[in-house]
Amino acid sequence: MKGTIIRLQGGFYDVMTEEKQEIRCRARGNFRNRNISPVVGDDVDIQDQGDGTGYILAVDERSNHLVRPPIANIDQAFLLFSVKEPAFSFHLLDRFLVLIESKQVHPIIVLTKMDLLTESELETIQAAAALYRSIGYEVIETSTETGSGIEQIRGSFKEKTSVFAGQTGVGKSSLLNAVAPELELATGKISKSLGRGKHTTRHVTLITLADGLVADTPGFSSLEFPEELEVEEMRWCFPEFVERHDDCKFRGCAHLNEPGCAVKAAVEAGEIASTRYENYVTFMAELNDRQRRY
Ligand SMILES: Nc1nc2c(ncn2[C@@H]2O[C@H](COP(=O)(O)OP(=O)(O)OP(=O)(O)O)[C@@H](O)[C@H]2O)c(=O)[nH]1
Ligand SMILES: [Mg+2]
Ligand SMILES: [Zn+2]
Repeated sequence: MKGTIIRLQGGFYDVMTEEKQEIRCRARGNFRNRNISPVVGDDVDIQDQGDGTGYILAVDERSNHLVRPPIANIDQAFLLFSVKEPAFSFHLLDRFLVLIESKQVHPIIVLTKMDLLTESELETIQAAAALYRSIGYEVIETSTETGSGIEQIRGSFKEKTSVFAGQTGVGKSSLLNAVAPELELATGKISKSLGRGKHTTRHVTLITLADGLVADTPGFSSLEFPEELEVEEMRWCFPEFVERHDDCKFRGCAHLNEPGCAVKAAVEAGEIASTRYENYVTFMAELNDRQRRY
């Protein structure tokens, strides 16, 4: 019998079968020995014991696999950033985009808690949104208080497997509750002293919603680049750089110190945002540094 892992809990894998039945499975010993750790989103073959339990016999090849949050076979990632509490950060946004771009997953940027902005802060945030839209990213502005953006989110789930990802406390579970109040997902309070959340969601869970599947995930407090991300890959994770790469004088241009660099020229001309370029330089230094240490 075929199914998809929708939850990992207490050593069990909850599998949703093609007939929409939930079966609590254990992994078969022989397959554990082969060093495959099934994750949420994995398509699996199971043996149904007929009493609501079963065994995972095999894991299908994955189309993709994120380590953080741990999930496989996703079509798109909603990257949530609160505009306040926790504060908005270009650095974190660019870092997260690189992570997702490097896995060839389609990102959608979601700005949350728009209701918390004063008028002048709103201008700053809308300029940031416009910047990312100009690069080609979809940006959805949301608030669970005013209901803005909720319909757009709901409309994006159809026939796709999506993941909600972002720092703890940005409002992932709250936004899913706004799309479907019957979910009643637990949501947390933002600690006033730390200005961030406290890991309210503990497990990755795939939920059937609006004709699609969407995963609520635990938030992270820091974001490391995956070990397998190579220095040479970074330049392909910035779409507006990729667009200009052919115009650089050198074929293997890293857009750092090379003469005749079209990316640097575009930064100087104000066609590429300096925040984007500065983050690129910082990320390159970080990866180079890491490579030197190994
Ligand atoms: N003002 C305002 N507060 C919001 C909004 N969305 C979420 N919050 C608040 O933000 C806090 C954290 O929300 P959660 O939904 O628990 O955040 P989360 O991203 O799921 O956090 P983790 O599960 O820890 O990763 C809660 O107190 C929510 O009420 C919003 O649009 N506006
Ligand atoms: Mg949550
Ligand atoms: Zn260049």
